[in-house]
Amino acid sequence: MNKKFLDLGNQPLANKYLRAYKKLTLKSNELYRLTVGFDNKTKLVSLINKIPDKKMFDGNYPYKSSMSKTMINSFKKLSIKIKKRFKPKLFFEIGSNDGALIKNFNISEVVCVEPCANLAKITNKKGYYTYNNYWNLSLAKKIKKNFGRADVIYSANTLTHINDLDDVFKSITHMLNKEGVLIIEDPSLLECFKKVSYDQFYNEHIYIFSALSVKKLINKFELELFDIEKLETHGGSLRYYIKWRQNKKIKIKNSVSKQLSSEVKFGLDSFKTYKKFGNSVKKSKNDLLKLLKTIKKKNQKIIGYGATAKASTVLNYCNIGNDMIDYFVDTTPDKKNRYMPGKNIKIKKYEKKLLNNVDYVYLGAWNFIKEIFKKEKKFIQKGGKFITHVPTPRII
Ligand code: DWN
Repeated sequence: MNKKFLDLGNQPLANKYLRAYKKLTLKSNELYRLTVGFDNKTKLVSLINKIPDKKMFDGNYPYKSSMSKTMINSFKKLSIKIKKRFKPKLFFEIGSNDGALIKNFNISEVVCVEPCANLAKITNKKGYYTYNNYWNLSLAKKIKKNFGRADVIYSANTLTHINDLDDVFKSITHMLNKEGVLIIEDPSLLECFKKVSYDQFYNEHIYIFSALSVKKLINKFELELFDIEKLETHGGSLRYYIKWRQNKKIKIKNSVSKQLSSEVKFGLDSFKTYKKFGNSVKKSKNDLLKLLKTIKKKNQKIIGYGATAKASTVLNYCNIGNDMIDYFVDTTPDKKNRYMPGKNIKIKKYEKKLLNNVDYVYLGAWNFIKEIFKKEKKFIQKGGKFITHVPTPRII
C-alpha cells in the first residue's frame, strides 16, 4: 500500500515552459496534486497521482543532457569504463536524450530508444539508430528481432519516469544477453532525504529509487545487483550494476551490501523516516520564504540560475513568483523567453551580463553548483551571493 508522506500542493507539468504567463487551474487539468507515498512491502517511493507519459514526453521536450559539462564528462568517463569492463558488441540505451552518452560509442555498436521526437531526431541525424518510442515489451520484441540481444543495457534518469515498472523490467530481460549487464542510474533516495531535496519530486519522477527498492524490484525478474556506485550527479545518484542471478561469473561487490545497510541504518525501510522527511520539507519551505522576504525587504535583486524541473517544484510549492525572483537564466535554447511552469517568472537565455546588478542568485540547478561557481567567479568576486535551499535554505 502506498502511504502518503509528502504533499507538495498543486503543481504544473515540470517541463512545460509556457510562451506567455497564464494562471493554470486544476479544473482544466493544467495543475496536478503532487503527493508522494511509500510502500512498505516493495520499499518503493512513488507519486500517488501519476500523469500519462504522453502528456509529459512529446515532440517538444526541452531538457537536453548536453547542456552541462558535468554530465558530458560523467558520460565520457562511464563510456570508457563500460568499454573496458564489459566490452559490449551491442550497447542499448533506454532514454538516449540528445546523445550525450552514445556519442562516445561507435555508431555500429549502439541502438537506442527515446520517446521525445525532437531528441530522437538529433541522434538519428547523427547516425545512431534511435527508435522514437516509449519503452515497452512490444518494442523490446521488435528490437531483439532486428538486432539480437544486448550485451549492455543502460538507462540514466529514465526508468523512474515510466509508470509500469514490471513491464520495464520484463522488456529489459527480453533483450538482455544471458551474460549481459544492465546499468541504471537515478537520483538516490538516501541523498534526497539527507539533503531535504524535495524538488527531486515532480510529475516526471514517478519513482525515486533506493537500493532497497531496486533489489526487491529486480528480484522478481531473476536479476540481481552486483555493484553500486555513488555519483555526485543530479544531487547524488546511484549507479546500479545488475546481472542475471544465474550468471555466477560476475562476483557481487561489497558496495551492494554497504549501500543497503546504510539505507537501513538511515531508516529508509521504515515509514517513520518518511514522516520526518515530510516535516523537514515544510520547515525548508518556511525558511526559504523567510530568507527571500528578508532580502526583498531591503529591495535587493534576486534572479534564478537554471530553469530546472526541480525549481518548478520549489516555486509552486513555496508560491514564489516574480515579486521575489525577477527572472531565470538558462543555457537551454528551448527554454528561452518562456515562463517557469505555473509562475510568472521569465526565463532569459543565459548571458553573463544578466548577472550584472544582481545581488542574489537562487540556484535552480543546485546540483551543478561546482560547475556554476567556476563559471561565475567574477560575480562572486564582485560580492554577488548565491541562495540554495539544499540541504537547508541559506546564502552562500
Ligand atoms: O530526470 C530528469 C533530469 C535528469 O533532468 C528530467 N526529468 C528533467 C531534468 O531535470 P532538471 O531540469 O531538474 O535537470 P538539471 O539537469 O538540473 O537541469 C539543469 C538546467 O540548468 C538545464 O536547463 C541547463 C541549465 N544550466 C545552465 O543554464 N547553466 C546548467 C548549467 C550547468 C549551467 O551552467
